[in-house]
Amino acid sequence: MKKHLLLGAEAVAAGALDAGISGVYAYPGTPSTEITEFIQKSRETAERGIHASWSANEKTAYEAALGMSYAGKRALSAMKHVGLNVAADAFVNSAITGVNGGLVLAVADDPSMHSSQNEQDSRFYGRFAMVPVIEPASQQELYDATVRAFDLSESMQLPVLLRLTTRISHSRAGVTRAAARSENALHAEYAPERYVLMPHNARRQYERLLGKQEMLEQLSGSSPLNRMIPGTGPLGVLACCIAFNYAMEAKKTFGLDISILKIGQYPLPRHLVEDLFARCETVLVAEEGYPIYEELLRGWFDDRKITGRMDGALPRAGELTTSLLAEALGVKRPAPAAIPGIVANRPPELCRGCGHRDLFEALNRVMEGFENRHVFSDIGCYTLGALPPYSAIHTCVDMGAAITMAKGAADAGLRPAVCVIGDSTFTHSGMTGLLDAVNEQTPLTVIIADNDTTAMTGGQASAATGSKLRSICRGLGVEEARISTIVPLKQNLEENMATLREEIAFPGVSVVLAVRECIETAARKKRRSGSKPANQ
Ligand SMILES: Cc1ncc(C[n+]2csc(CCOP(=O)(O)OP(=O)(O)O)c2C)c(N)n1
Repeated sequence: MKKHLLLGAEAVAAGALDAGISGVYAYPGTPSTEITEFIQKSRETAERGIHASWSANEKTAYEAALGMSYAGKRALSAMKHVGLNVAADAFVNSAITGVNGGLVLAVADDPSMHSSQNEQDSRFYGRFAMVPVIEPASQQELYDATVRAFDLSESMQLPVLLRLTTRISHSRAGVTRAAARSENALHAEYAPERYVLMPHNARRQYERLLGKQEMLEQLSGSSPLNRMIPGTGPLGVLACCIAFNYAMEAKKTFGLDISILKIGQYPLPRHLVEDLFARCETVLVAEEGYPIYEELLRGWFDDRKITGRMDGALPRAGELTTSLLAEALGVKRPAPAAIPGIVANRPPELCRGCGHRDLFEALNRVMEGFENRHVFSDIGCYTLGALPPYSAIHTCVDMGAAITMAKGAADAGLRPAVCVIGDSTFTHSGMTGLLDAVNEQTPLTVIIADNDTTAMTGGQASAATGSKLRSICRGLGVEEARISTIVPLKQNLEENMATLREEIAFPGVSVVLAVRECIETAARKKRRSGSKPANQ
C-alpha cells in the first residue's frame, strides 16, 4: 500500500476523511490549523461535498459538528487548546446529550507555548466531560486511532476527544491509509429526552453518562493505544502520548532496562497501571502538559513510588524531551552544546509593509496627547504592536477581550478607553462586547484592524471583513456617523490621526475600521495569478 508523508495533524484529517466524515467544523489555531486545511484541499472533499469552511469561532464550530452528528452523519471538529475554552459549554453538555453520528473533537495543545498564551492540558476537559480521550504517539497511530475514534463515538454514543501536542501535530512520518468508508446516511435522531437538557432529562442523561464509565475503562484496557513494554529493572515509566517515544529512545540509546507502560487512551486502565507498579519499585510519570495522571496516581498508589513533574524529577512546565526523561531515569546528561555566536536572537516583528505598522504609527502619535495611554488589544498579528518600536498596545489576554476590557476600564473611569482588535477576532468574540458597550453608551473607541484575513494563523478566510464589518457594527447599534474608515498607509498618516483623534474624543461608542489587505495574502494572490506583487 502507498505511504503518504503526513504531519500528525494531516494524519488526523486523513483518518477522518477515511472514516467517512460529512463535515469538518473548525476555527484556526496553531498547532491545529493543518487538520482542516488538509481536508479543505483534499480531492475527496470536493468529490463528496464534505463541509470544510471555517466557522466564526470554536463554539459555533463544535455546535455545528454536534448538529451534523444529530442528523446521523459523522463530523470532525478541530481547534487549538484555548479554543476548547470557547467551545467548553457545548462540549461538556454534548457528553450529557450524547451523540448520534460519530463526533470527534481534535484539540491540539501547545506545551512550551510556542504560539499560545498558555499551555493548558485538554485532557482535563476530557476527564471533566467524562468522555473517552485518545492521544496517539505516532502519525500512523493518529491515522488509525482517528478512524477507530468514530466507531467508538458511535458505539458509546459519546463525543471522543483526540488530543495532540505541538511536536506530534507538526512532525511528519509515513502513513498508510486504508480504503475510505462511505458516509452515513441522513438519519436525524428524534430524541428530545436526550437532547432537551431540561433538569429531568439532564439528570437521567447524566446517570447514563456515569453508567458508561466502567465500560470506557474496559475499552481503554483493551485499546491498542495502551500497552506494556516490559523490562526487568526496578524502574518503570508511565509514558503518555509523545513521552512514549522519548522513553523508548532513552531506553534504546542508554541501554536502560525499564518497563514502559504506553498510555494513549483514557480513562486510565487501572489493571495495566497496577501491573506496572507491581513490576517496578519506582515509576516515572511522563506526560506532556499538566501532571494530571501523576496527581491521580499519587492517590492510588504509595506516593513514594512515584516521581515526575510534581517532585521536580521532570520540569513542571514545558515540553518533554528524550534527554529530560533520560536524566529523570538517572542518566547523566552531557552539558548542552554552546549556541554558536553567529546565532542571534531574532524577536518576532510585524512584516515590512504591513498595514498594522501604519495604524500603530498613527495611534501612537494620537495617544501621545493623553495622560492615560492605555490601549487594550487582542490576539493576532497586531499583538506584535506590543513590542518595540511601537509598544502601542498594553493588553492581550484572550480572543475578544480587547473590547470588553476597554469597556470595564471605561466603566472604572479610564479616559480615553481605546482598543484594537483584528477582523477575525472581532467576529470570533468581539461582537458581543461591542453590543454591551452600545447598550450602555460606554465612551469607547474600537479600532478594527481589518486586513481581510486571519493572518496570524496563515491567512484563512475571516468570517466578516470590509463592508460586512460596517454592517455588523451598525446592526449592533453603533451610530452610522460614528463608524469611520481609514486606510493605514504612510501617505495617509495626518488624515488617519485626525480621524482617530475625532473618534476618541466622542463621548460614546465609536468604531474606526482600519482597512488594508495583509501584504502576505495580497502577495499570495498575485503569485497565484502570475504577476509580481506591487507592494514587495
Ligand atoms: C480561542 C482562540 N482561538 C484561536 C486562536 C489562534 N489565533 C490567534 S490570533 C487569531 C486570529 C487573528 O486574526 P485577526 O484577528 O484577523 O488578526 P490578524 O492576525 O489578521 O492581524 C487566531 C485564530 C487563539 N489564540 N485563541
